[in-house]
Amino acid sequence: MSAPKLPETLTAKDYASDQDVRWCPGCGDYAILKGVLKTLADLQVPREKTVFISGIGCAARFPYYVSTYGFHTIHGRAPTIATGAKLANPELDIWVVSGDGDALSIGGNHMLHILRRNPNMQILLFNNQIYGLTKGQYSPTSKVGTRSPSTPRGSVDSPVSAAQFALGANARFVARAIDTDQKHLPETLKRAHTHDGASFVEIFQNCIVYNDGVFSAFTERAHAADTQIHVEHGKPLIFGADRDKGLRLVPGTLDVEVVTIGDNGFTEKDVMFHDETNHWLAALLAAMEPPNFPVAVGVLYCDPATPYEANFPQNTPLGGSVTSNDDLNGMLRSGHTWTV
Ligand SMILES: Cc1ncc(C[n+]2csc(CCOP(=O)(O)OP(=O)(O)O)c2C)c(N)n1
Ligand code: SF4
Repeated sequence: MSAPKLPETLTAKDYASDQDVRWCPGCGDYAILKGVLKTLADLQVPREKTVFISGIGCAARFPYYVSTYGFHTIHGRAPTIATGAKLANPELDIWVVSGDGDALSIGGNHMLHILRRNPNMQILLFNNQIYGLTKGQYSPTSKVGTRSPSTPRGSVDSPVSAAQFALGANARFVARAIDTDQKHLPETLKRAHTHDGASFVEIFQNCIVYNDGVFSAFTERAHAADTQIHVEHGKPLIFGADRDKGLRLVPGTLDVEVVTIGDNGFTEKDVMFHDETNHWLAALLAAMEPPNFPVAVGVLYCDPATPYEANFPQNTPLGGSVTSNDDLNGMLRSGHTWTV
């Protein structure tokens, strides 16, 4: 039996699998799936060279729903499997999908190392500030005071910021997007795909069942323009429904403040420009939170470096001499050995 012939130009539908999607009705993961399928179609990625690799959690069901290769691995280990897959076959276009618990708790160590190693792939972190699949325990990104089955009196742990973590791990591409923003999400994913190296994208995702509205302070349409800032390289850091608010560096400090253009003598000239290659600025943007600041979305940081797989053979102790024909057993027993 021959495989059905595909049209020359693939649509988002062609990238969707035939599996029933088993997320709760209204889950933000549906919107992310839609955004990713559109991105794949916009990019016309070859399905046979594309792999989605996930750990465990609701987000981790993603590979079932995409008509590419996929690997639903073990909790927190998607970065590890993805790194191995990339080294084994650098031709693969790899997308890692992970929840905040998966990526930053049980897989925190693995996420740290994939980011600093910088293999060329897209790493999507669906942040819903909760463990969805295990019925709503608090996660490493949950706000202090989050009431959950594991913190019935409210959590006391200081949350980790995904974007700040990625910057601290020396990621060379750090971006943010919002599940329901179907214009901005594919744009950001396309930028991530273009980047040669590990692209880390934090996607704010609503878990309608266990953490509904946790991001509504800046995602609600009615006040989004005043509570989000879409950062673009080379453009002034201006936001607001009337485009009259801007970010200014407080003179003599490393602090930013929100100013209103036209008030207190502030003009557009006082507003900073976004430079996505500036690590300091990216850190400042990543740290901004409501109510005093807008939440920064878009590409916070992009400063490419040679991807891991390009350097890898030279960096091994074997000096790049390994081929698939080498005898692993012989290698393990060669050189300096000792008996315990
Ligand atoms: C080794 C191991 N520890 C714990 C679990 C239980 N577990 C399954 S999913 C999950 C958390 C998922 O939360 P998150 O990564 O935030 O993803 P979400 O479900 O919210 O998309 C946990 C703790 C497991 N499956 N394996
Ligand atoms: S529990 Fe939350 S994250 Fe999981 S499918 Fe349901 S709404 Fe989505």
